[in-house]
Amino acid sequence: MRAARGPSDVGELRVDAARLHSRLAELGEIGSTGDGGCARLALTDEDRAGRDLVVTWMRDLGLDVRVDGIGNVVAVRPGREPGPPVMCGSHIDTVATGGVFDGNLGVLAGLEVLETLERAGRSTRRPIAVAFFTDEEGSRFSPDMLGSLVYAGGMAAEEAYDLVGIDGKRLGDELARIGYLGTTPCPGEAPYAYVELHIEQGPVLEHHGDVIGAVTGVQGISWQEVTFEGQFNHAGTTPMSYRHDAGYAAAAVAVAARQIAEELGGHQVATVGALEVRPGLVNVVAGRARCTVDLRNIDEEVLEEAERRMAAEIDRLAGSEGLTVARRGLARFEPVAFDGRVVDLVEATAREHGHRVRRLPSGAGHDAQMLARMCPAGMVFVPSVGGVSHNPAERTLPEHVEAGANVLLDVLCRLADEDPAS
Ligand code: HGY
Ligand code: MN
Ligand code: MN
Repeated sequence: MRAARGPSDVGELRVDAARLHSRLAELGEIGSTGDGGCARLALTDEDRAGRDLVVTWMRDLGLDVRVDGIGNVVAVRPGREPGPPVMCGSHIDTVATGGVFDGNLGVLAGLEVLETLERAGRSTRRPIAVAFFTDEEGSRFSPDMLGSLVYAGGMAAEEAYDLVGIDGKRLGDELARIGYLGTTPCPGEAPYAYVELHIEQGPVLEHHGDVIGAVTGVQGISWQEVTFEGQFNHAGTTPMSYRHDAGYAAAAVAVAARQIAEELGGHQVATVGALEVRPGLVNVVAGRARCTVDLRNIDEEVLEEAERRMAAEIDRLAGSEGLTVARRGLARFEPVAFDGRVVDLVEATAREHGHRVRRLPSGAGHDAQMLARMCPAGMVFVPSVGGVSHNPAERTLPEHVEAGANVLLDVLCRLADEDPAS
């Protein structure tokens, strides 16, 4: 695939940054947590409201808006020629402590690119589409990147419908309830290429003074839920040697996660994000405890070693404390490398725009890793202030938002206009 400047050279064409910031703020008000962040867990009423707002903007722009069987929304601007679109996008569902940029930036910048082209009367050879995918976060319904996984054919929609959320709700029922059980078939049409603009959510770009990240790939991810069953007992009368304390074991898993990450070093990260003990009372030995374990690494072999060490520690804790243990896999995706020529195009375009650019892997999961199963895919990162994300304080400087959106504009148009692969 060669990146050529076609008849619709965007040249000096630039996005309307004020319009983009205004939409980021307006979407961020939906599910606002009052502290600068927003909470729109997948398929909740807040998610529906966010979806409705973005779909309205898409329809107002005259895009052909389609909703598929897992609630993914794809909006297409026609090209001069028919054929698979160059696709951009991301997600608009958030975590409970979400910021206003995670996912939303990629969707709204993609919409902004199409509005900029439309207002400039600029055509492209191929169609360009902007999409938002269902349940990218995976916080309510795991695995994460669920909608794009189904779009790419990695899971049947019918299987996804039966997933049960952390609140006991069935995914298919929630999708229908919010009115986004669409009719466009899954898997979706393979795009010509896919490029996602996203905040880095980490400290690397800011630390090095870079403005654009040419993302090389996404690290592997392993999520599981661990439930220990012990014996409820009296906190005062039960000698330590008599206890079967599930709460102690779950807390020890959190300590073990940190130790395993420190022992393996490098890119290894480990998180116990959820930890619940029952009955959760000061004077009762916890007879039941549930925790989640999130392990990630860009190296699949090291990630598997981390999984082995965690499994061994869980078994040891259950044995020594006299507990039963149940494990449930929540997500498992191997590391993904993005298409080298898309990475090159992002890097070259950023340089042409005069920005310091760095190649780096993504620590977070993204829809792009699923689209990479069906077409050449890549990502454009912009810096996160303080490297903070999944936090109401999540922030990207306005000039970096604008820089990322303009690089996205140029990359999308070059892909949309390049000569057919020879
Ligand atoms: O967990 C993740 O990497 C992403 O936020 N879904
Ligand atoms: Mn995201
Ligand atoms: Mn996220």
